[in-house]
Amino acid sequence: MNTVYIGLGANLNAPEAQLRNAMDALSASSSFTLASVSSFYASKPMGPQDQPDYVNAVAKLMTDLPAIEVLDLLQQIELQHGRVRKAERWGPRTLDLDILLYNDEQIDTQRLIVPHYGLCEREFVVFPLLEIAPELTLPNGLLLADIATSLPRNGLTAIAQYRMTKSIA
Ligand code: ROI
Repeated sequence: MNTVYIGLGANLNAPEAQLRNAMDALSASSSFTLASVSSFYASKPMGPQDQPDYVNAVAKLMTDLPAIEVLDLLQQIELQHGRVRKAERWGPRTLDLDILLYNDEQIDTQRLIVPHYGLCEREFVVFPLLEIAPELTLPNGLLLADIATSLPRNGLTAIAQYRMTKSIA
């Protein structure tokens, strides 16, 4: 069994509902067991500022799938939820699902880089991750909690909870 942390983000078309639908799809998938999910957070856009605020969250999944097949399933869910891959770099999006961590592995292929390259700099990833994994050590040996102490929250605010229906307990 493998442990995967994923980041969820949306800032178009009722972003909180986008995240709820994505979480429902992940819980319904026989390929994943949902272990935990952070609060949903409102966050200021990173990149161009002329776009709406985001809703972000992080979830911990258990799976027997290799990382590349996790990526396939996440991209399927993005597409089912109306994600249009836009030309504009760092533009607004209806739903973004990223693999943040896959076990303790470092993966560097054309399609997939893990840990996610922005993990340590993005407050909307670090703080939600810290909420569900306060003791986490990254593959580079750094403690997530240490990264969080020197990272500004930039207005990041918990706005809602996702209620898990199935529990692995
Ligand atoms: N900014 C925030 N706050 N949250 C995101 O999920 C997010 N995703 C992105 C870019 C455009 C970099 N900015 C973001 O892809």
